[in-house]
Amino acid sequence: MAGIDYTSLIPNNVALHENRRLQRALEDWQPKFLDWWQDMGPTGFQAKEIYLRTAVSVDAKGWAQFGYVRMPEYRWGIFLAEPEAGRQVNFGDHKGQPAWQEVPGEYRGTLRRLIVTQGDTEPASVEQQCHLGRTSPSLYDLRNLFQVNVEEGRHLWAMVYLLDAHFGRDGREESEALLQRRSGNADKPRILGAFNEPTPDWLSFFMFCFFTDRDGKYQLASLAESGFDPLSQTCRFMLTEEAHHMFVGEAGIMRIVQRACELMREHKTDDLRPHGGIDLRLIQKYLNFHCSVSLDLFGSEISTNAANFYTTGLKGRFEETKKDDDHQLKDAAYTVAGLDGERITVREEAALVSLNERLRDDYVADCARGVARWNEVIRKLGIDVELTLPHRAFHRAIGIFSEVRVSPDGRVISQAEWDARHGDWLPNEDDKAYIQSLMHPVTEPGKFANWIAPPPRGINGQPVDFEYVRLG
Ligand code: BYC
Repeated sequence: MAGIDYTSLIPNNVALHENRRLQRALEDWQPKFLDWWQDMGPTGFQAKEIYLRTAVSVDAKGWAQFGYVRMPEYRWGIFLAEPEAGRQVNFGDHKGQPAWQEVPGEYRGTLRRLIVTQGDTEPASVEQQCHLGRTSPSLYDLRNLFQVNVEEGRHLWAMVYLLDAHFGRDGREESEALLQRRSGNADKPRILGAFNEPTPDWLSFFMFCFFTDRDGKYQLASLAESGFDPLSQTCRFMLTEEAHHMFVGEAGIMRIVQRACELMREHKTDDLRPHGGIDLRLIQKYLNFHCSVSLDLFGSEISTNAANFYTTGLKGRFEETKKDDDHQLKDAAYTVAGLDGERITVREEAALVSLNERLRDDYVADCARGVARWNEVIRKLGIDVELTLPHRAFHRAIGIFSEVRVSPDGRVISQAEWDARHGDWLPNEDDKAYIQSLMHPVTEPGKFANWIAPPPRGINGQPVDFEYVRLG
């Protein structure tokens, strides 16, 4: 099971050749995917050779192989984690029943919607990032961008497999629609808010990988608990790829922070614009933006959808099986942030309808650990500044806090104060123009743009000055 069949048109470890109907559906979709990739994938680099990793098996040891690949020739395919013998539905009303290998008829619509929502984010992120190759700060970063992009493409394949294999004609229609919507397009937007925001520069890209891909980690981990076993197996393998995306984000911001501190020390100022750096205040503004739009991705604090996903066994909690409770939560309570007039409060709510907020809590704690690692770099370089996560009520468009204006430190404020100050908290036009002014490609192996430090080591044991992309 672990080995991947690379001899067939669509690489897979699901014995695709044994299911001719599914094979035909996917072979019909494949050229449409490739057309989409050519139109909406990385602009200007389709013919270049990139040093990429490709999955060769899905077991823990050595699933990746590294080598030069042109992106349209990347072997996208269907990879599921190893099945768990005797797996059960581990939560909700069906707890203790054998995990489903087929979609339970009564949950078909709900499950399809969850899979489509997940699938929609994957091509959306490729679309958001398609212009970044032109301004990469180094070949090393350029390669990482493309690695992320091809893996998001593969994550789309993962969801299309589930739709085509388990949802008949509706599934095939949804698979087509995943290639029709466009990030940021007013007429046919992507489903979730953050995936319609532009990613115009590399600071935004690294923030996106840190904050938005981390939502991916928490959502995929919750779907990996699903009683629908094919979804669980798919998401478990996707999570192994997701880890690299978050590494790209965390390490990228860390290197920008490091460079900011170095320039501050060298020039004895925290205004780095005359020196071509990105100062910590500006990094904080981008952090505030990307954190807040990613917090929206968890949905409303109180959600009957979330309760239904759980009760029906379709979407669990983060690390569901490690939790020590009844895994049904009918009588349980959970503390949820809320609003009492002008005051932000906390109150006890039924645990089932609070599951979005609970997942958001897990996510915020994880984000805070990453921010602490950035602060450690700042501290070690002797600078007395700390980056912080904005309050969860800040700049929200989904949920209870979308009704009020809140400062990053969690004060409910008037519209007038918001209008006067939001440019201090979020990137303003001047900030965006400055960041754009820094975006020039650096394409000599081993060289890095002035605003970012080199990484401590290269990819797969290669040196930092390795030719990660052959621009030839
Ligand atoms: N934008 O009951 P509520 C990733 C809608 S990222 C727009 O609070 P629910 C990746 C909602 O659909 C992970 N609309 O929400 C990262 C609902 O609509 P209806 C992606 C939104 O359903 C980087 C209504 O508002 N995966 O993988 O409990 C690169 C009421 O909502 C938003 C998933 O999200 C929004 N932000 O939860 C590449 C997992 N939020 O029913 C990839 C699958 C809510 O009134 N999705 N709405 O028409 C889910 O689990 C759920 O759909 C959500 C929303 C958690 C997103």
